[in-house]
Amino acid sequence: MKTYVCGHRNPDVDSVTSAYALADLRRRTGMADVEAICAGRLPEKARWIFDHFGVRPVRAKRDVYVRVRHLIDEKVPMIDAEMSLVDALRRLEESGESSLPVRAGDGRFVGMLSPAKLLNLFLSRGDLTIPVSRAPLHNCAQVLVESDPVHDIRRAAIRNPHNHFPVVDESGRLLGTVLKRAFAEEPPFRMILVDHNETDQGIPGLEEVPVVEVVDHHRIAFAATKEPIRYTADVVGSTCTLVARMFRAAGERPCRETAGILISGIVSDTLLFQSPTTTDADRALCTWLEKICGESAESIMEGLSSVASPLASMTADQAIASDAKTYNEAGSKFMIAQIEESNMAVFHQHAADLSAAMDRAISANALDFFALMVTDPVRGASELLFRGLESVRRALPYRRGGAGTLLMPGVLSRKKQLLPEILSALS
Ligand SMILES: [Mn+2]
Repeated sequence: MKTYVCGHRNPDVDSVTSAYALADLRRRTGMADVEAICAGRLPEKARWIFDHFGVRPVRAKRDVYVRVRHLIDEKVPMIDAEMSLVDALRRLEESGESSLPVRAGDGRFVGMLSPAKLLNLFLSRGDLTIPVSRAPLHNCAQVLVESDPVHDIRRAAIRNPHNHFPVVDESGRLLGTVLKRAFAEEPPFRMILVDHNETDQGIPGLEEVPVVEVVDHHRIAFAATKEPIRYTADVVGSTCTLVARMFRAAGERPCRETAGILISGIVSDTLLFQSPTTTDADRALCTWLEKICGESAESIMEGLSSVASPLASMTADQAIASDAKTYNEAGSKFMIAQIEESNMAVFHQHAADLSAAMDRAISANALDFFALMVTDPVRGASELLFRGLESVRRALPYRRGGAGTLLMPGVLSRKKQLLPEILSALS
C-alpha cells in the first residue's frame, strides 16, 4: 500500500525537505511504496535546493482525497464490443462476476454485459456467435467518473442495487470497474506527517486517510488514533533535525544529497541558528550532516537567500498565502503568515497591496484578523502588518513603525514569539 510523506499546506522549506529525507529513510528501512509529496505549490527556495543537489523535486499534490480511480479493481476484466458473444460469456463466467463492462473500438463505455439480458436472445435465436456489439446490453448501471472524490458518491453507491460500477475518464473512455464493496474498504493509501500534526494545517483530504507516523516540532493537537502510531516530537529548531537524528538512530548514513537537503531545512527554519527556536541538537546534527555533504551550512544558506523573495516574485495574494497558518483560538479564527525578506524597503513598497490582499483573505475565510510577519533573518528582526480586530492589535506590545507596520526587534519565530503575544492579546 502506498504511503505519502507530507508537510503542512502552504509549505515552507522545512516541510518539503523533511518529507523528502524521511521518505528516503523509510525506503531504506523497508517501507516498499513511499513517496514524499508537497501540499500545494513547491516553494521557490525548495525548488532551488533540489536543483542544487541534483535530485528530482518532491511532487506537488493538491489533495489526498480518495478518488474513484483509486478503487478500480484490476482483477475485473473488460469486454470488447467486437468479441463474439460466446467468448464474452466465457470471460464473464471465468471472472466470477455477474456482469462486466463493454467498451467500443474507440475505448468508450457502451454498456454492461449480463446473462439475464441475453436469455431472450438465446431462446429466440440460439446463436451466440454474433459480436457483443449486436447483443442487448444493460445500460442502467451507475457510471462513475475516475476523478470524482469517493466521499461525494459513497452513500449513493452503497444504496444502488448494482454491485458493479463502470468507471470512465472525462472523455467517456472505459477504465475498469469499481465493486460496491470497495466503498466500505479503508483508503488505498496511508500518510506520514512531517512538520505539522494538526489536520487543519495538513493537505486537504487528510481527514480521510489513516496517519501512521508523525515527525514534528510544533505544539501537539493531534486527534486520538484508533491504533498505535509512531510519533516523534521534540523541541528543536527544525523537523529536519529530528529526521537527521532518526537516520543516526537507525544506523543509516544519508547520501550526500539527502544530507544537504536536511541541512537546508535546518538552516531555513532556524535562520542559520539565529532564531530563538534553535537548540544544541540543531547545531550538532548539522555539523554531522556537513561532513557527509561536503558543503557548509553557511554556503547553503547563502544560496537559499539568493532566491527571490515572495514579495518580489509573487502577487500580494500569493505572497500572503505562501506560508500562512490558520488558527482557531479563544473563540477567534485568524491567520498568521510569515515572509522572509532581507530588504524591508521592498516590504514597505508592497504594504498597501498586501493590506488589500489580507482584507480579501479575511472576508474569504471569515477571519477575525490576519497578521503578516515579515522577517529579516540577517538583521534578526520582523515587522508586522495587521488587519482586522483592532482590539487585538492595540493589545500587542509592539511599537508602530513606518508604512503602518509594527516593529518587532528580535522577533523571528511565529510559533514561539508572535503566537503567544497574540494569544495573550486575545485573552
Ligand atoms: Mn518546521
